[in-house]
Amino acid sequence: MAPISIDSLASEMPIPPKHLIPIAIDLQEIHDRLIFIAHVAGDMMLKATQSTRLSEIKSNTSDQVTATDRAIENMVKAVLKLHYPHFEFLGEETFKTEQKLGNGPTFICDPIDGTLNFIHGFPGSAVSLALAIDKKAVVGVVFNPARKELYSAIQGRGAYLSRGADHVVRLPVRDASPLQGLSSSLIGLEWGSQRCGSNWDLRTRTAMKLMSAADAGGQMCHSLRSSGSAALTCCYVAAGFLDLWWEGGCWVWDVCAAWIILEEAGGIMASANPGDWTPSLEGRAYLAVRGAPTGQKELVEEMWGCMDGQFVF
Ligand code: LIP
Repeated sequence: MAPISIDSLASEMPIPPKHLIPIAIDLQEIHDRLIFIAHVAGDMMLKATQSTRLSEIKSNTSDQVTATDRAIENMVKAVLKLHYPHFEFLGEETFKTEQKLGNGPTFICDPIDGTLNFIHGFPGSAVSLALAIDKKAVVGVVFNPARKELYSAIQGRGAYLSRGADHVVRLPVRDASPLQGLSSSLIGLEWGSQRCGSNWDLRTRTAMKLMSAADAGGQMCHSLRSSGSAALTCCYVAAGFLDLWWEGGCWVWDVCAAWIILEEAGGIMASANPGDWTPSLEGRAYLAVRGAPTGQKELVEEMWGCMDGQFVF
């Protein structure tokens, strides 16, 4: 019998797609490492000098990136590649237009979500780090260093807000009271950088309808809140500080970490576009509703009913 050639065997061996390779993924270890990395990123944000805050314009003047954004993403990518060389990486500042989220384990990074807040020194910026498997978030960490608030979650193990080692609370921070509809809701809404066109018109029309009095054809919601960071706004819904967040136009890196934090806090994520109960991470249209014993689906449907169009990307 001819000796077996390892080389020829290796060349004939059907190599399964990377995500089928049986690797024991320790989500707790990844969670703990992402928290460590988030604190390093937070230090970089707090220590940023005027020069590293200098920004460059991306798609327009309200869409900017700083040297600190880039430095943080480079640090995150390098550290994660060292520990998890076979995992994919998708980051806001290294994203390529044709890049798509695969089914394999993928780290998703927004180095500074709320870059405009960072540039202006407004204390509402966060590093957002997540692990996605089969295009679903399974670990999420969102850290706002200016307020020392760290939101985190592991799939199936709850979501938490830490304001320092000795102050960790399970989410939602506030009791998950029944939802009473739009007219009783405090709503998170971001303005994005796309300030003209059909998506902008839909966003502004809907915002006015949510805020206007009933006799003016509006929903008379309690009010709108815009943090300037989709990740933080979604975490505020998870915490129970907001009742819902409606956004069309942000990206997978803005929302991935906060999505698992929301779900582990009892919240649900529908699409910002009417009729879609199962949005994708890359869908760019999100409607997050806080945990509640009753009223979640009704609030989604009432929000959808308030729209006279769809976001289109
Ligand atoms: C921001 C989003 C926010 C949106 C801003 C900006 P960035 O992300 O989190 O929701 O309104 O325009 O896109 O660019 O600061 O990472």
